[in-house]
Amino acid sequence: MAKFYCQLDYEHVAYTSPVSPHGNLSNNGCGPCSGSMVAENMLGVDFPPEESGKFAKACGAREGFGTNLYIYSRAFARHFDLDLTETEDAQEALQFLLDGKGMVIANTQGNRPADGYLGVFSDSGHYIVLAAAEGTTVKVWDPMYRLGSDRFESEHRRDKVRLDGTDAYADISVIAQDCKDRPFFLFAKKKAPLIGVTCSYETDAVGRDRFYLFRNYMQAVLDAGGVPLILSVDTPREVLESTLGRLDGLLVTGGEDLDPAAYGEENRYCGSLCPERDRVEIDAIRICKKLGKPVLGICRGIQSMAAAMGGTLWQDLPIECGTQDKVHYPTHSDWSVEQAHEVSIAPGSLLEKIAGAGSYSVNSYHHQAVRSVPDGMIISAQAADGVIEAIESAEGAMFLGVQWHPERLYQNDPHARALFEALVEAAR
Ligand SMILES: [Mn+2]
Repeated sequence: MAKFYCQLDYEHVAYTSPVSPHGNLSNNGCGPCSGSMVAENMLGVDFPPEESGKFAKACGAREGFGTNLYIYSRAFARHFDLDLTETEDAQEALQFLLDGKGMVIANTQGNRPADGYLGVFSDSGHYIVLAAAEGTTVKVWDPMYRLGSDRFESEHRRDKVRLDGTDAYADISVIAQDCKDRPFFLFAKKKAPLIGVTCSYETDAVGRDRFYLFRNYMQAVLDAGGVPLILSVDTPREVLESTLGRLDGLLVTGGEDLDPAAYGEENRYCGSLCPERDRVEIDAIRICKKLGKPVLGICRGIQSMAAAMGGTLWQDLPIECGTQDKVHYPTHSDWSVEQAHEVSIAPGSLLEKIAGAGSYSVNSYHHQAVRSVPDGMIISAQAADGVIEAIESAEGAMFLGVQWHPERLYQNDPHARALFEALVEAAR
């Protein structure tokens, strides 16, 4: 049962403006009442007309004899995290409702002596809610309608509106005429972006196949407002592109060493490998790059991104380039939160924009690293010993890899949290 508000029930609630010092929600409150109905029915939140009226005044929307919905609706959309579209096209509003995207506040114009039109939902300016549609029939909540009243009884209204309780049904052509040259405010719920998350595959000691992934990768995406979905290592190549096309972004996670075949080298110093994962991950990265979907790579993820785009890796930092093993690959057990070493963020980089300038401490748990940066990508962070700690695409959608583990820091570290928020925001 819909939550319906009749503004006539709110004569006792003041809603004054400079030109209407005696205004109350009963005579001036169609805007706030419409907002209440959208918020409560679409979002399930408590937002009664008293509160909506205060909100309208606070955001500066109380104007003249009513409410400036251009101001109110923008503040309302920000407040409830909604997407707002303004249009004067009734067909666009109808299609929005048919697609189930959300609800609409319409501005009816009422009687127009110039063309002899008699308003159906008002005699003068008035806001109504378009709650849903089927075919060309729109379900309307009119704040001036009191259940059982004769509001739609007059000759020119009677056959244009069908009532069912407080729901009024009218054809879109009636709405279009009533709202001629007036705005429709389309409110859509922002959908949480779907983020594909890569995982590993192994056969355990007794021969059972399983996928695995540290839980905090999933949690970090969820906490940033995304919906993480594990991308199966078995995703067939022929459906990978369409699968990624349905996702909004990709998180390439940490894991075992990449098979050096991926960057055209012999295996010299690698640990355990997972060639099945290499294949799907590298394909997924290339497809996301092609589709312009945002990608965030972590640890092995930055290495997969480098290999996918034509770069190479150090197979073992201490052996091949003499770095301090303990700096990048600490021996103590609590590597996850240890601030192992500093990274210097490249000025002007996307990483700088996302996570902040200068240098700061990160955790570290890797014995490999990016050696040569692919064409079209730049170094966005380095450790003091020169090890590449982050790379990013020089242009296009977010395509950023970091060598450290923000998924184990983000709850207490704003630099780390910003990476997941940037991925989810880019995915929107
Ligand atoms: Mn490191």
